[in-house]
Amino acid sequence: MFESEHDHAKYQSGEPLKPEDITEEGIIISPDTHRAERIPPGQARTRKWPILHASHVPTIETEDWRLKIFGLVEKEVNLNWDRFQALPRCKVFADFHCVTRWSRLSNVWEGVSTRTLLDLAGIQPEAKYVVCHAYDNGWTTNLPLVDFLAEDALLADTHDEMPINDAHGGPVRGMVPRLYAWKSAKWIRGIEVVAADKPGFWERGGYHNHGDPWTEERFGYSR
Ligand SMILES: Nc1nc2c(c(=O)[nH]1)N[C@H]1C(S)=C(S)[C@@H](COP(=O)(O)O)O[C@H]1N2
Ligand SMILES: [Mo]
Repeated sequence: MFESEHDHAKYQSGEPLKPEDITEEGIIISPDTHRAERIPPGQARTRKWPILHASHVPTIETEDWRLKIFGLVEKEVNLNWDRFQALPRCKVFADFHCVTRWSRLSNVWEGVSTRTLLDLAGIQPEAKYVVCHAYDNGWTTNLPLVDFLAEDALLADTHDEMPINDAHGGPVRGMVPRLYAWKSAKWIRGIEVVAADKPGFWERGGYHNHGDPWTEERFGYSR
């Protein structure tokens, strides 16, 4: 079942911030925010923040949250909340595009970059893809390692200066701004590094395997 509601606390009243409005030092500006037209074809801006997921909202207390980085790694990494919080932090300014045609512009995400996380584990040479595993009934999404390791990709625990709530995938969610939103796993619990691609929940359900919003990779199995 697809649930759809809105997070009213996150309503954007004005024009979206532009990358040149962001003055904070060290913040990573997602390259797509520099485009003259920031809304991909077939999308429309929403000022709200819709809440979308395939099944229920799991409630995960920070003390119960775990992240496992496994598969084709040099050494498996298991993190709890305290170890995750002790890692170097990053902040990203990015737009967010859902295949159901809404785009939420100018989000500020904070957390740990995917590069930092995979550096902890080390990647074996045959590794080509990543499968993100989530707490909601074994939900997964797959993506190429190069997309997962984009400079603006992270595991976020904060959105616009507030902790990510249960509905939006807290305590920690994936965020890969340059692909459609279903590639950003809410309630993330595992990062599996693999050589052969493994289509995830929506990819098996008919969504595109890659999901580039700029070329409208919405549906189908084509790679
Ligand atoms: N674990 C998990 N992550 C998920 C989903 C899901 O069902 N389960 N849905 C995806 C889809 S289709 C979208 S549009 C975004 C929505 O994120 P939001 O609810 O914070 O807007 O989460 C993505 N990540
Ligand atoms: Mo979505």
